[in-house]
Amino acid sequence: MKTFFNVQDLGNLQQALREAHEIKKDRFAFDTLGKNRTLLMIFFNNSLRTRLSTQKAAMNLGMNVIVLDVNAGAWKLETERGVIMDGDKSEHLLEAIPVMGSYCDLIGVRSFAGLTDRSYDYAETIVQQFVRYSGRPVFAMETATVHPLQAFADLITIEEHKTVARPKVVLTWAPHPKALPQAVPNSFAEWMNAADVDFVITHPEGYELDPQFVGKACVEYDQMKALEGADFVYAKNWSCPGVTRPEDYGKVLSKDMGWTIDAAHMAVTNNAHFMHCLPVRRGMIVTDDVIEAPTSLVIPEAANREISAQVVIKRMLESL
Ligand code: AN0
Ligand code: CP
Repeated sequence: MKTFFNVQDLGNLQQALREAHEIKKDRFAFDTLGKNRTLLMIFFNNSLRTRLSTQKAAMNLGMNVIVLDVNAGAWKLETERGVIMDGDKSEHLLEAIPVMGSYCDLIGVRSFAGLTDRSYDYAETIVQQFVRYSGRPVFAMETATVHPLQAFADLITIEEHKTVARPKVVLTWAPHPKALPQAVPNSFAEWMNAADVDFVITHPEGYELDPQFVGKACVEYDQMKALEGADFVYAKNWSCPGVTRPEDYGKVLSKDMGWTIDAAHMAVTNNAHFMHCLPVRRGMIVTDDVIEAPTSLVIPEAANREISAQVVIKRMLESL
């Protein structure tokens, strides 16, 4: 595997899930595969889970790991071509990328959305430059529009906890004080469409996700109706994707606290498991009692980030 951005990059999804299951049974079974190989993790934004779980996965495979926080100690990077660099940016990404590639065998990139220019974000301009100029396999650690390591971990978690062959999974928008990217809901939707689940998306009007990710999902604007009989409730905030009104791209259109997942919302479900990728704001996205309930899966899904990362890194090592 040379890139990991979308569910298709894994090939057969059932096979990938079996591989994840095997790795979870013995995560040190391939601890020499990465000997003398180096993973470079590049962060343009903050992270707790991705940073720790991806490093741990690489260490399980015997790799060396270098982490670069671009905003903490590196030169400020210019990302646009054709500009006169007379401002505060000392180095261009087009030199920095091949230099970084020369020190490693695999690259993980966290790049986040700017949330001002929809076409720039959805073209994945920054990570595509890594793919093109690094000469190394590149995987997403959350990019402008996708977070596949999270969605893969979420699917592993659903597989582990489902009690019916085809569970009902509901992705629900929930309020947040700041504008957040669509990467998590985009990838979650993409992966649920590829999985054997009954998938429903609910959000206020104006928050329609890009059709390429919505796929064949049922979109229901009445949140309570959407949640009825759900086996898994996956809450997440996202800013306006700009699908219906491009001028609203990246904006916070609603802070309606009626969408916060509380006991009354969970009461209409089939004793659903609560899920969220974390970090989560209590009182905004979800109430304390729901996230602390025994049915909450927020900790197991975060733990499965180590497993999803290990499948991806293992496959990339095998393709070197
Ligand atoms: C980020 C987001 O919504 O994309 C990271 C989630 C994994 N969340 C925040 O910035 C709070
Ligand atoms: N879920 C997730 O990716 O968390 P971090 O932003 O802390 O890495």
